[in-house]
Amino acid sequence: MATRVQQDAYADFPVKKVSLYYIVLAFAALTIGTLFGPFQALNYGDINLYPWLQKLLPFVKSYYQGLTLHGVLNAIVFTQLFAQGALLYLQSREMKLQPKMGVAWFSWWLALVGLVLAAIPLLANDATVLYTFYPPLKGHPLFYIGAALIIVSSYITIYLSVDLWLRWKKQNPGKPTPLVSYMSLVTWMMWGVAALGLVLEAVFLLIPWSLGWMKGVDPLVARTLFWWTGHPIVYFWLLPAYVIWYGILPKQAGGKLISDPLARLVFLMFLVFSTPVGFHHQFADPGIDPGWKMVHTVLTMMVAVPSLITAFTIAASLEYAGLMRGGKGFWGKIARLPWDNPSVAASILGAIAFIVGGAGGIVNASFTLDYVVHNTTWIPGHFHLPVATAVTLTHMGAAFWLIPHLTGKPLVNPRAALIGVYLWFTGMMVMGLGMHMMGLQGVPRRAWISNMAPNLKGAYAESAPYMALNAAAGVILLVAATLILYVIFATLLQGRRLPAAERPEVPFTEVISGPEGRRSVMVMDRLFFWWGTALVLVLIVYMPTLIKLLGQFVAAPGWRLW
Ligand code: HAS
Ligand code: CU
Repeated sequence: MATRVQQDAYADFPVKKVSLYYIVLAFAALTIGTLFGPFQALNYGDINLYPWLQKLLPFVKSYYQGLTLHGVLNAIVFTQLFAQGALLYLQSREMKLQPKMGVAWFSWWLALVGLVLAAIPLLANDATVLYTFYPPLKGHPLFYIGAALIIVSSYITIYLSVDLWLRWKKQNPGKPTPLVSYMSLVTWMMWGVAALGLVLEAVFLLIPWSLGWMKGVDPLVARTLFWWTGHPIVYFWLLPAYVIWYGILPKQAGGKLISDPLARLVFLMFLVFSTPVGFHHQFADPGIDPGWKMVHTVLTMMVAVPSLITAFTIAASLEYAGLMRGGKGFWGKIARLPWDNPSVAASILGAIAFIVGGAGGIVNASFTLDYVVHNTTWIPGHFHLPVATAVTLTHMGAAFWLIPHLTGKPLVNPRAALIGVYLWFTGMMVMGLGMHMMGLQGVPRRAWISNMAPNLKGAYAESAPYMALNAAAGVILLVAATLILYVIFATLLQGRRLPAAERPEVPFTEVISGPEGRRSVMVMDRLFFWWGTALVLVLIVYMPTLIKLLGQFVAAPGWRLW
C-alpha cells in the first residue's frame, strides 16, 4: 500500500522521482561535507578542534583529511548531483518529455556506487589528497575509480539531455529551443568538453598508477590535465545557478526576465570560452610557456564577460520585479523585492556575494597579481563566494520549492529556512573578508596553522583580527547549515502530502524580449556546431603544451603525507 501511494506521487511525471533521488543524494553529501566546514574555519581562527573531533569520530586523522572530505563532497559531488537532478528535471518539464528513464536510473546508481567507492578510502584516511588530487600525492585506487564512475554518470546525463533535445527538435522543426532547456543543454555540452581533461588524467595516469601498473606520474602533466577540467568545472557549478537566476528567479521575484536572447548569448559564450583557460591556475608552474599563460589570461578575461552581462540582465530583471511590486526609484524597487521569501533571498544574496567573488577572480586572473595571492588563504576566500555562496545558496533556495514540487510535501518551517539563508550569507561574507585579508598577509592555504610546531607559534600573529573573523564565521555557518539542512530533511521525511491542486508549480519565468523571429537565436541554436567549435578551441590551446610535457615525462613516485 505504502509503495502504491509512493508511485502515485510521481506517476504524473516519472522523471520527478529520479530527479528527487539525485537531489537527496546531493544534500546527503553536502551534509557530511559541510559539517567539516566549521573545523576548517576554526583552524584559520587558530582554534584546533581536530583532537576533539577525533575522539568523536576516531576515523578522522587530520585537518587534511577533513579538508579533503569537505572539498570533494561539497564542491565536486554536491554540485554535480544537484545539477543532474535539477537541470534534467527542468529541461524535461519545459519540453514536456520524459528522458529515457532506465538510462537515467542507471546513471543515478552509477553515481551512488562511485560515491560509496570513493567514500571508503576517504573515510579511512587512504585518500587524503585534497580535492585537486595532485600527484605525487597518492590515494587508494578505489578513490580514483569511484571518482571516475561519478564522471561517467555525468556523461550519461549529457547524453540524456542531448537526446531530449533531439526528440523535441523532431517534434518542433524550425522552432528555437525553449530557454531553460537551451541553458541546461549548453551547460551539459560545456561539461562534456571540460571533463575530458579529468577523464584522460584518470584513465591514463591516476588509475593505472594507483593500481601499481605505472612506476610514477609526471606531476606537471597531471596538473595540466586536471586544470583543463578544473577551471571550467567552476562554471559547471555556476551555470545551474545561472539557469535558476535566469529561468526562475525573475518570476519568483514578481517580474519577468528582460531578455531571452541575451541569456542564450551568455550560455553560448560559456560553452566556447570556459574551457581554454586552465593555465590561470598554473601561473606559478614551471615548464609552461609564458606565451600560452598569456593566451589563457586573455581568454579568462573573455569568460568574465558573460558574467558581467548576467549581472546586468539579472539586476535589471529584479529592478523590473520591484517596479511591478509598486516600488519607486532604484532602491525603492529593490526594497520591494520579496526579501522574506527564503528561496528568492537565497538567490539574490548569492548573486550579491558573487559580485565580490567575481572581482577577486579578476585579480587572480591577472597573471602577475596572482603571484601575490597564489597558494594563500586569499584563494579559498575567493572561491567560497561563488561556489559556497552563489551556487550552494541558490541550490538550497531552489530546494525550498523544488522538493515540495517533486514530493508534494509542504516546506517545513519556512522561517527557519529564511534565518538560515541570511546567516549563511553573513557567515560566508565574514569568512571571505577574513580569508582574503589573511591571504594578503601571506598566510598559506591548506595549512594546519592551529597545530604548528611550538617554535613556529605566533608566526601569523599579525593576522589575529582576521583569524577572529574566521572563527566567528565558523560558528555562524554551523548554525546556518543546521537550520537549512533541518528544513530540507524535515520536509523530505514528513508524512504529509499536499493535495495535487495545492502543490507548487515550476515557476518558469516569462520574458519581456523573446526569441521569436530572431535570426541570431537560430544561429545560436546550432548547438552541434558550437559544441564542435568549443572542442577545437580547447585542443588548439592545450595540445602544444601537452605534447611538449609528454615528451619530457618524469615518472615521480607517489607520496603519502598525512
Ligand atoms: Fe575562480 C581559483 C579566476 C569565477 C571557483 N576559483 C578558484 C578556485 C575555485 C574557484 C574553487 O585566474 C580554487 C581552485 C584551487 O583549489 O586551486 N574565478 C576566476 C575568474 C572568475 C572566477 C576570472 N571561480 C569563479 C567561479 C567559481 C570559482 C564562478 C565557482 C563557482 N579563480 C580564478 C583564478 C584562480 C581561481 C585565476 C586561481 C588562483 C590561484 O592562484 O590559484 C570569473 O568568472 C568571475 C566573473 C564574475 C563576475 C561577477 C558577476 C556578478 C554577478 C552577480 C550580479 C549580482 C546581482 C544581484 C544580479 C564579473 C553575475 C543584484 C542585487 C540586487 C539587490 C539588485
Ligand atoms: Cu579558474
